[in-house]
Amino acid sequence: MSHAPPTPSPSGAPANGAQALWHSLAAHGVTTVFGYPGGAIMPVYDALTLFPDIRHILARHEQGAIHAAEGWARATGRLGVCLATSGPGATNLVTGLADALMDSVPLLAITGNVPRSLMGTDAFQEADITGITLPVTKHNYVVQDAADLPGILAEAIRIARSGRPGPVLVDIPKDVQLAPFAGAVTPPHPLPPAPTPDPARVEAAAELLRGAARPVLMLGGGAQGAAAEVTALARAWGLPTITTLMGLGAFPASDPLWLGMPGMHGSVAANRAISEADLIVGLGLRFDDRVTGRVSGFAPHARIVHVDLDAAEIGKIVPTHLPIRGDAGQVARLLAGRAGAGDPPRRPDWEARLAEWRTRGGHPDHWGAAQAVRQVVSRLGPNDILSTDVGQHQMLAAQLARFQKPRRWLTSGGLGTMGFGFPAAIGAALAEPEVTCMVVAGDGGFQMTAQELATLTKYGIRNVKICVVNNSYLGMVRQWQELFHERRYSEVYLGDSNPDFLKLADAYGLPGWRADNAADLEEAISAWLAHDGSALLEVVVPNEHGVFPMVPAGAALSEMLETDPRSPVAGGPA
Ligand SMILES: Cc1ncc(C[n+]2csc(CCOP(=O)(O)OP(=O)(O)O)c2C)c(N)n1
Ligand SMILES: [Mg+2]
Repeated sequence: MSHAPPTPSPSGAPANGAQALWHSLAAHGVTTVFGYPGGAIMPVYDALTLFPDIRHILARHEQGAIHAAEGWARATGRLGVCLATSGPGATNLVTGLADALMDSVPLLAITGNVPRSLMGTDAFQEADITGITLPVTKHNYVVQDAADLPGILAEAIRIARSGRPGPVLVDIPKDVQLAPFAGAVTPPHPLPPAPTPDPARVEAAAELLRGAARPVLMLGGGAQGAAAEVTALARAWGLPTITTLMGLGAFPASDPLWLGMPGMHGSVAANRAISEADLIVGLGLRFDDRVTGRVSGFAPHARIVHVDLDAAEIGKIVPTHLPIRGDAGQVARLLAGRAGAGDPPRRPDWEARLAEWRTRGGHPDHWGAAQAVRQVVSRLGPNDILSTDVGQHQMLAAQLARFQKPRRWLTSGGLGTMGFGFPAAIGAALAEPEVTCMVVAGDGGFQMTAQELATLTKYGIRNVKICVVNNSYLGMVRQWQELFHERRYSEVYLGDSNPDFLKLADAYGLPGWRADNAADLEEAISAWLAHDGSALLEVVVPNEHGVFPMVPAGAALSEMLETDPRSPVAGGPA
């Protein structure tokens, strides 16, 4: 049986639910969607042929599609959109939804489902995707009536984008996609304004700042959209500033006030500063356990001012002296305005201690993963994007890259999703075709989504530069086994079975370079970056290197191991 081609109504208005979906997305400014078709979403894909202005990127796995949508959203701050069919297509989105929820990424996921008459019968490719994704979405819907579709989409997009952003899933049964549609598209809902910060609390925070001898500013992912304001705040009050893994780039790394990243693999300066501070002002962060270390030992001398849009985050982990519910940028502007005119206050004793801590920590002075990652990321320009996968290479990149601007650092922070880095870079590369999007991935994680090499080829994407740091191991797990399981290396060796990464790239039409020492790497990086198009660089490194500094799980930040106990270390900041 063949289907007639989709026909819009003579007025150009949507004729069925599927067409209403695309009309609505277009009306909301959606230009690019990432997806993968299947039986239960065929009417939507059929209707797509009527919308030449919407670009659909066919991934090779739904996880690739959703991480690409995340990369798009993380780099631009705009909504990412992905599509999948019912059952296995929809369940393949689950990891990406959880990832986006943890890292507050505005995302819309559209899934097809079996016709309503079959729902609940274990029909072919039926999955209760709203049930499955309830805990990993900000909200989700099953559309029961095509007439509701535009209103649901407008609401879903508002929820995804407003307040603390997050993923929203809209599940559309096949019969609803096919149902005649007679209504109109709902225009975008205005985003509700952020809650007005309580002026008395802002004044109280300014008072704490005036009295602080050892203040620290901590910025999280919520500050990515407020880089100018938080930078002005830090400079107005002369605040030593720490950016979490999610906050990297919200404050320029070149500023002498920057102390680096806190937490498990944070800098000595950041972790010591937190441990000795008498005041911490935290903006747009959630005091994740990887940031705090043992909570009872976190910032034992500090009063904590916590600014967040999400009231549920305030006081959730660390006792908060002064909670302020509000937008990071707005509160930063108000607080900066309360600093005295003229030069920021100086705190010579505190500055001297910070200066000493900055000289501590560091990486081995010989060839290894740290040196390799340093060589690679030091080639990034101020506007370039760096996307990482998860593991040792990720922490090294976070320690060693120097971001001057927000939204140039894409990493799976909260969920720690291996397989994230490469497809996220594809999404960013499509959003910003003029910008180099570098991926630093491990030999393990790259293989979780390496099939997306085909997506680069299919769409002629020229600005993704993939670096696989090949240590032949699931390095981060190996490091924990080494330190905490008496070197019982259990199921972490990949070296006997890794592919030839250059041949793998070649199979998809991408050129590749390989290096296994510093001098060759320098040349290989130049050729890899100079190549006019996407390309792969494999860096072969010895496997015995660990990532330090390190706060062992369960330890306080002040108990950090500053350097690898077994390796000589070069001086200089971590
Ligand atoms: C999907 C997923 N599975 C398992 C893990 C646990 N895990 C964290 S880091 C890591 C090792 C990563 O190895 P590789 O990609 O080679 O990076 P390396 O640490 O060697 O730099 C593993 C298995 C994870 N984070 N995500
Ligand atoms: Mg590895």
